[in-house]
Amino acid sequence: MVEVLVTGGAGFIGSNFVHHALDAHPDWRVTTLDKLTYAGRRENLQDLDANSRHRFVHGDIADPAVAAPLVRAAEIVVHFAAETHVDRSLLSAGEFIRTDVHGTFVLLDAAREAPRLRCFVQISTDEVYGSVPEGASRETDELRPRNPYAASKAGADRLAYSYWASYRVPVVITRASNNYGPRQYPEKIVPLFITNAIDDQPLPLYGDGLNVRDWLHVDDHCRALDLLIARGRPGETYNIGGGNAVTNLELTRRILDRLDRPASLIRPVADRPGHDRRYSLDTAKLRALGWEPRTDFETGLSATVAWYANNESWWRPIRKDSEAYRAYYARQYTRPG
Ligand code: NAD
Ligand code: TDX
Repeated sequence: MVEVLVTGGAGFIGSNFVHHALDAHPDWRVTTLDKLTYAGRRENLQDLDANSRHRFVHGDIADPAVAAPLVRAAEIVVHFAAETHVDRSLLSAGEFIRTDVHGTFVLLDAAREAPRLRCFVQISTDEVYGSVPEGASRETDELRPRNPYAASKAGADRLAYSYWASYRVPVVITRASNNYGPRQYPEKIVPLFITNAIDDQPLPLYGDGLNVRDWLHVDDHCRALDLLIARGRPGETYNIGGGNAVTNLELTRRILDRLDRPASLIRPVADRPGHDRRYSLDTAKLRALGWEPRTDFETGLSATVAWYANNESWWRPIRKDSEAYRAYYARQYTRPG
């Protein structure tokens, strides 16, 4: 069996990847290491409890006593674990430095002493390039992160590269665009706006709503990671973009249309400080390996809206019962406009 360690596997992309990996690779045994922060949900992996090829470990990537032995036993590490919400990083950045930078260092340091390790995937992000007014970012472009989340991820991205350059840890770095799909914690724009619209609550759109994001279905992301584990070159970086660039306003309209809710639910609110205007990725390097996104955006968005509509038992307890969610929401959305 191939021993695979997935960090952050109880989160959005991680849980989709764990399911994908177990389905696609009958010879993989997957260990998920996750701290179960507010964004990590044990129920995202509950259906795997009876699967002998999956094991869940509750722990912190920044704790070497827990993390290092798991890394040293692995042949493949896919490192998703991170604090991931830009808005939270703007309220308080400490946990982003601790997990995204220091936590990544703990894993990489253990990877130096992992005798069977053949691939360490560092999950970075398109945000490391900063705002891109025109054209598309290539992997060799300068990194210009502009918020504490993006800067933490850029630190981890380059730290991972340094462990290849210095110690030949077989690192592959990926920079994906905005993901959408099932099981995303309902404070990022897609699940927040879908669940607010279902409840006839206002959709808080930042600024003029004309910031552009490029949407990647999480299944296409998982397939890209699979390919890079098999064929990515150590020390190299690969962009993963969906090729679905839309303004936030257009995205919001499409969500409202699908739920048959009026545009009057759109509520312009104070802009995000330093809000990156546009991201765009050149994905030629990944496409040359044979990948292309398969999920048509219209279809994928309809399926995602349907997933939230059909799985209220997943998100309603978070919105209704979680003190932390409501406290965050109140703090984030009652700033002066
Ligand atoms: P998420 O917030 O849904 O999940 C993060 C997971 O990491 C959670 O399960 C959480 O409990 C876990 N975690 C946090 N701190 C931890 C720690 N110290 N130790 C162990 N586990 C910890 O995030 P996501 O959207 O699934 O993102 C996953 C990765 O992909 C992140 O590295 C993120 O930067 C990157 N990424 C995300 C997107 C996106 O659009 N969501 C796009 C590009 C890159
Ligand atoms: O309430 C909102 N209103 C709004 O207008 C929220 C939460 C967001 N927005 C805007 C800000 C962005 O332009 O929507 C866009 C998307 O925002 P987020 O969902 O917070 O994502 P983003 O900041 O683009 O970052 C995401 O993509 C890159 C992920 O959260 C990161 O983890 C990933 O690295």
